[in-house]
Amino acid sequence: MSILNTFSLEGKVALITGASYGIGFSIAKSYAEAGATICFNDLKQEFVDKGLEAYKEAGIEAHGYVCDVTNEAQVNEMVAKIEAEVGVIDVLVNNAGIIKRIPMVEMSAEDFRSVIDVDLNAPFIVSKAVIPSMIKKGHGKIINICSMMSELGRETVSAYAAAKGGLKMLTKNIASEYGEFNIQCNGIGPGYIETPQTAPLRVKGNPFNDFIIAKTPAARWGRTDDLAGPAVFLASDASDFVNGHILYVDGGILAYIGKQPS
Ligand code: NAP
Ligand code: GCO
Repeated sequence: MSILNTFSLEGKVALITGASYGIGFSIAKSYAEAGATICFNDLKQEFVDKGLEAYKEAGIEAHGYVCDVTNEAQVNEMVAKIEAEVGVIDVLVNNAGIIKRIPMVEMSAEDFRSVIDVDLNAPFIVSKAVIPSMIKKGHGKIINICSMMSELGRETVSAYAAAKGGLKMLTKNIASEYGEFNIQCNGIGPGYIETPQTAPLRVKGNPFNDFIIAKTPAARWGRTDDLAGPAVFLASDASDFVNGHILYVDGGILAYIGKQPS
């Protein structure tokens, strides 16, 4: 097989959670371009419908499902539907996620739990739902969308950092427990990416915007399409011996102390 063919996703079924827009949508588009059949979910039918429209505009016939990834019954029902209607899931991207930016001592336990539920419990639930069929099929790829906050903390994101730190270790544990079944589980750790989730940080005049530029050697915010190549690599045969790895796609943030004040 030529080296380029090892990056192909032809014939693969991919489920990207929370992929009506944002990072998930961009990863799904790249998978479709590499040949995969795209399945995605969102919380509400209206968002699923908007997502289906957006995929159609991109020339992609996607399969959309209403599913709250924190609800195990809904997840199991969605996976069963996909297996019946589309096929066994070869590639799972645990992308759905939320963040609440609240100083820790002001954050309610309920808010903390809700972030852990979506960003950590849900990847456990969805991975658990797809692994048995991957074992039967003899291969599988699970990609967890981690974060800079899998490695670093900052003010107001205690729940998110705890979840994303846990997601890094869940990634390593799935890799350890299911590697012998030819299932590879890796993470992608995006830097600061231009999506609705970070829109509040990028408003004009917000000092955080300049802060991130100074912390990023690439001296820019990331774009969702910066994640496409790494995501295709981790979903493809080209990464069959890469397991338990978190691939940081951050423009160099984690390597950099930050631009010296002029
Ligand atoms: P986003 O624009 O806020 O999109 C998040 C998606 O997840 C939305 O489609 C949302 O659906 C869906 N979602 C949330 N809770 C859900 C649930 N319980 N069940 C099903 N779907 C749910 O976020 P993003 O910036 O694209 O981020 C995607 C992932 O990348 C997240 O895990 C995030 O933590 C991670 N990440 C983002 C950045 C960044 O800079 N943007 C950097 C590193 C990591 P609704 O529209 O219905 O709410
Ligand atoms: C924040 C941002 C970050 C990004 C991302 C960085 O408030 O610090 O939302 O957490 O979303 O996770 O990798």
